[in-house]
Amino acid sequence: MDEKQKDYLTTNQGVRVGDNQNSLKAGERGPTLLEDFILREKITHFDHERIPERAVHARGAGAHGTFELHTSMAKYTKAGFLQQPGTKTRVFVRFSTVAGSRGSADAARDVRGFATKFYTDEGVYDLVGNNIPVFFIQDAIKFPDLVHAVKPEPHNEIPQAASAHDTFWDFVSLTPESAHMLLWAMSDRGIPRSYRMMEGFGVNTFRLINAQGEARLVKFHWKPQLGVHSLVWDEAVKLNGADPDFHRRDLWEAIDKGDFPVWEFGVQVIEETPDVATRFGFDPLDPTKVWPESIVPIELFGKLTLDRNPDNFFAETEQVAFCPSHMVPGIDFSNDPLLQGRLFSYLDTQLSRLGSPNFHELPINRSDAPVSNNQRDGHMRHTVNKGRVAYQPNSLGGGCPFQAGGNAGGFVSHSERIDAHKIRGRSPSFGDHYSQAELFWRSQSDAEKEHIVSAFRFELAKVESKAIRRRMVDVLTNVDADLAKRVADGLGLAVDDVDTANKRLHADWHKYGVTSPPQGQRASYEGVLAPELSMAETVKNTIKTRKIAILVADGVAGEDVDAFKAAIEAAGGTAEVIAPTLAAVSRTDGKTLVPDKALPTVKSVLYDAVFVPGGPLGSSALEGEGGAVQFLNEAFAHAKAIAATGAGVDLLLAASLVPVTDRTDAALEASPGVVAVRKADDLNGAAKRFIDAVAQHRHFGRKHVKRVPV
Ligand code: HDD
Repeated sequence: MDEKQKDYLTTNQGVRVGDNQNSLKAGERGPTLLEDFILREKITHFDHERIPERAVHARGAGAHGTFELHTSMAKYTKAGFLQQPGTKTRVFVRFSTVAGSRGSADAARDVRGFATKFYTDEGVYDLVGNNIPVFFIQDAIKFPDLVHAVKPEPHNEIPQAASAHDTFWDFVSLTPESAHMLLWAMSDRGIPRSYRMMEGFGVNTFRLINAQGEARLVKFHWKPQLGVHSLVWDEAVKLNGADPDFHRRDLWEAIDKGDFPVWEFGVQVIEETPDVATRFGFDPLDPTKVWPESIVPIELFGKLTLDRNPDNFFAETEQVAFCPSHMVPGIDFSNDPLLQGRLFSYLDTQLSRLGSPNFHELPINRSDAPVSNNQRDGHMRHTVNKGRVAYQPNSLGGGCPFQAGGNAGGFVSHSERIDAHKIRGRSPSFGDHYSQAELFWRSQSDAEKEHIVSAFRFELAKVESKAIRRRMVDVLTNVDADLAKRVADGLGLAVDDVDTANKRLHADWHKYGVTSPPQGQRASYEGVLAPELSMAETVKNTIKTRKIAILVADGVAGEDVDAFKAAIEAAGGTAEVIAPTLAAVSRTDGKTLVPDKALPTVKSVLYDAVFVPGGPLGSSALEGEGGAVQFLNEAFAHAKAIAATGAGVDLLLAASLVPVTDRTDAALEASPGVVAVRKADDLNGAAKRFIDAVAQHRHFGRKHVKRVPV
C-alpha cells in the first residue's frame, strides 16, 4: 500500500502508535511502566465502554428510514411534516422487548417496543409506542411497581426475560386494570414472527392541533404491509436457543437484501366534545382501552419505509434517546395519566443512561432543525458556542436568539381550560377493567383463543403460589367464563360464579391494600365487532421475505429443487438448501447441488416452511437423519406449510405427521397446508399450491398435532 494511503493506528490524541502488541516494560522480563500512556488510554477507554442499559426495553434493534406523507393532515394538524403530500421525513426506529436485559433472547413472550424518531424540519418528534395498543396500568405512579414485578426477582435475578413467575402474577392479580393487556400479552401478539410483521400503536392518547387552533384527541397506528404474524409458543422457546438474535437478525437481513419493511401510518380521531369522557363507554384518556375501529375508524396518511441498517449498533441503536416529550407544533399531549408521567420519566432516564444533558448532541439524537438557545456547558459538550451572550433577554447579542411565539412556528401548548380540585383519583370509567378484555377475547379466532388459554396455563403453572393462581382465575372469571374454565382446567382449579370470585378478589384486595380504582360499571360492547383485534384476517396473500427450507441429500431429484426454488424466489421468498453436511450433493440428473446450510446448524424454527424434493436415494438418506425427521415434525406441529414430491413423500410418512394407523398419502394431503405429490408430473402446480399454503402463514386446523413428538 502507498505510504500516504495507509490508515495508521493512533491514540485518541492522534499520535501514531508504534507498537500495539507490547506494553512498555523495564526490560524483557520486567514490570510494566506507568509511563505507558498508550496502554493506559486503551485500557481506560475499555473499562468505561458500557453504559447503563435501559431500565426497560434494554434489548432492541434499530433501523433508519423515511416517512412519506401521502394524504395531507392539515385539517387536523399544523405539523409541518404532515401538510404537503409527498413530504419526506428522515426517521430512526428502534424495536425492543421490555423485560429482558440487553443480552436476552428475542423471542421471549413480551410486549414489543416500537419507537420512532422523526427528524422533522420543525424539530425532533418521538412517537414511543408498543406493538400492543393498551397498557397494563392507567397511572404512571404504578410503573416502577409493574416493572419491578415483571423483571427477574431481586433475590436471585431469575427468570430472565419472562413474565412466568410469581412476582409478576402477584402484582397483576392485585391490579385488575391489567386484565385487558394481559389478554393481549398472552395472545400470539406477545411472540411476533418478526419486527417487520407487527402493528405499532402510540398507545397513549395525544392531541392534534390545526392552524385554527382546533384540538382533537387522537391515537396513532402503524399497519405493517406484510400483515401481523406470530410464532407459536413451542417455536419461540426453541428459537431462543437456536438463534437468540432471531428478530434482530431478521430485520438486519431483510434491510440488507433490499426487502425494506413498510408500515402505513394512521390516526383515529375523536372530537373533544364536553361529554367526551362518557360518550363511548370508555374515557379516551384511559390507556387500558382501545377505540374499536367500528366506532372510530383509522385514517391512513403516510408510509414508513426502513431502508438502512445502522453503521454502528452502539453509536446509533444504543445511544438513541427517545422521549415522549420530544414534540413538535401541531401535536400535543392529552391528560392521559400514564402519558403525563412518561413526559417526566424519559428525559430523566436519558440523563442517567447517557450521562449528560448534552445527549441531544450525539449524532443519532441531533435535530435536523437548527438548535439555538442559551444552554451551555455540561458533560461532553460538543457545540462550540461563540460570543459572550448566554442569556435572554439580551441586547449585547442583538436579542438573539428570539422566542418565536405562535406565529413564527413556536410551540404553543393547547390552552385547555382546567378548573379542578387537586385529587389523587381517576375518572369513573377507568374502573371498568373487564369489558374490553372480554371484547378482545370474543374477537379472537378459535386457534387464537386456544393459544391464549395455553399461555395463561403455562405462565400460571410456573407460578408457585397457589393463592396467586386462584386470584388470576378469579380475575379471568370476570372477563369470560369459558376462558376462566379452560385456564382453570389446566391448573386443576375450579371456577366459581362471578359473585363468588369477586368476593374472594375483594377480600384479597382489601387485605393487601389495593385501593384504586374502585371497580366501575361495565360498559356494554354488545353487537360491537372488532375484527382488528384478531390476527386471523391479516394479510395472507404473499410469501415475500419468507424463508423456506429445502431438505436434500445425495440422490435428490434436481428438477424438483429447481422448480420449487424458482417458484419461491419468483414469489419474493428465499429458499435455502439444507443437507446433512456442507458437501455438495449429487442430483438425479448427474449434476451437483451445493447446500446453503448443514442440517446440524439449523432448526425448523428458523424457517417459515419446508420442502422435501423427490429422489428415492435422497429421501431414504434423510430418513436416517433424525434432524431431518425432527425438522418435519416441528414444522408440522408449528402449523407451517410442508411440501414433498416423489419419494420425498415417504419422508413425510416416516415422520409423525399422520398417525401410524393411517400412514397414507391421502391422509397427508388431507392435512391443511401439506402438499404431498407422489407423481410429480405437474411440478409447477405443486409449487404453486405450496406457495399459497406458505402465504397463509400457519395452518392451525391440523388434526393429530398433540401426538407429534416435539
Ligand atoms: Fe416506556 C422506554 C414504550 C410507559 C418509562 N418505553 C420505552 C421504550 C418504549 C416504551 C418503546 C424504548 C424506547 C427505545 O427504544 O429506546 N412505555 C412505552 C409505552 C408505554 C410506556 C408504549 C405506555 C403507553 N414508560 C412508560 C411509563 C414510564 C416509562 C408509564 C414511566 C413512568 N420507558 C420508560 C423509561 C424508558 C422507557 C424508563 C427506559 C429506557 C428509556 O426510557 O429510554 O424511561
